[in-house]
Amino acid sequence: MDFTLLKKDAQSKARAGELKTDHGTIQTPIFMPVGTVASVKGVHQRELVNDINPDIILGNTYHLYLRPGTGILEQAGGLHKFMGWDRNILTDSGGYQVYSLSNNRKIKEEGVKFKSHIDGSLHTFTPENVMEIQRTIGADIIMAFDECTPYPCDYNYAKRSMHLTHRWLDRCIAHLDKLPYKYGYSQSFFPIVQGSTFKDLRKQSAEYIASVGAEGNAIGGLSVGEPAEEMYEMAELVCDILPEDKPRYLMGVGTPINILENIALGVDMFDCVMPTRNARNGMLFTAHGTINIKNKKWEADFSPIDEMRITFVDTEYSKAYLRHLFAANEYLGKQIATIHNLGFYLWLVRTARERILAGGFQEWKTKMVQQMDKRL
Ligand code: PRF
Repeated sequence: MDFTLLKKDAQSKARAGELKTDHGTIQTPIFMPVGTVASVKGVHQRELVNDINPDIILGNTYHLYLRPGTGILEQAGGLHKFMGWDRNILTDSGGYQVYSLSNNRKIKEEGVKFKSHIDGSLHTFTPENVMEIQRTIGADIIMAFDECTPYPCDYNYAKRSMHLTHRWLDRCIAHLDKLPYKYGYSQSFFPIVQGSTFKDLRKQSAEYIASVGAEGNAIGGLSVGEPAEEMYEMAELVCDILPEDKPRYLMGVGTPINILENIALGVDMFDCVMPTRNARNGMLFTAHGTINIKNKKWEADFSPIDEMRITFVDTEYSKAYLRHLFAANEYLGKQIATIHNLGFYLWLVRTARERILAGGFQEWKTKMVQQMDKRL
């Protein structure tokens, strides 16, 4: 993997770059649509390419391990082939899903014992087997096995947990060294900074993560319920420590406003279920604020879904039609809303990139943040 920093913004810490892997070039800043179970929910791969056009999507180790399982993925020749996606994929390690989805998990030095949310069966994730699973899934970027601390979290728990994440990181790296690539292309490994909302822990964790010299670095444990200002403070502190010449990935963030604010602090990569999940609940993101399309006020509004006309659904269909689809609980409503939201998120990061490259990012960001902070 090869990361080139093309431009640093003069008024903020925003950066524009280019990340090259064996599955193509990722232009940063980037938003990665979430495709948890080998599917970006409601969006066909062809629509994803033609209408949304992301350079990379995200998959989840936790889900793919439980179903279809590594046996099937290996027989398929890896996740790209299995799902018919030849662009980049990043897999999260399960270090978050195991805490948020599985009931009855037990964290020990060795790893995490958990119960499947699908059938209640018992499993163990260790730094070692999670590296093996991610080799078999075959994503271009794979993540360290970490513990995402809950919020709020007391200092001593956060500290112990951070050290556990660091020891697990050492084990991930030692084991990966012994595991060759499976499908003829390379994989890059990103470690994850933790430390909850404690400045000294975040600093210590960022320094430790930077010291392992990985090809890219991630920031975890944020956007878990803390106030946005605390998230920004932690992201800035960590970005200032992580190496400048490597991509920085803020995991599970966030709203369009969160994304612009964190780009301004030096983050290059994002993922979040928000555009897809909220779309399925009838919430649309636009440059002028959010829309609840189920609201009666749209019943006879025949204007386009979004005057900005970023994706074809915005021009093809009216708000009244989309509202009707939600009222009738039609699948198509969720599909249209998902294409709209992902199209908007990708437009947002692409425009941020253009503004960083051409100048004027900070001014545009301030205007956008104000504009988007509304309910229409
Ligand atoms: N760790 C991992 N995945 C994550 C997170 C984390 O802390 C978060 C936190 N927002 C989202 N996804 N492995």
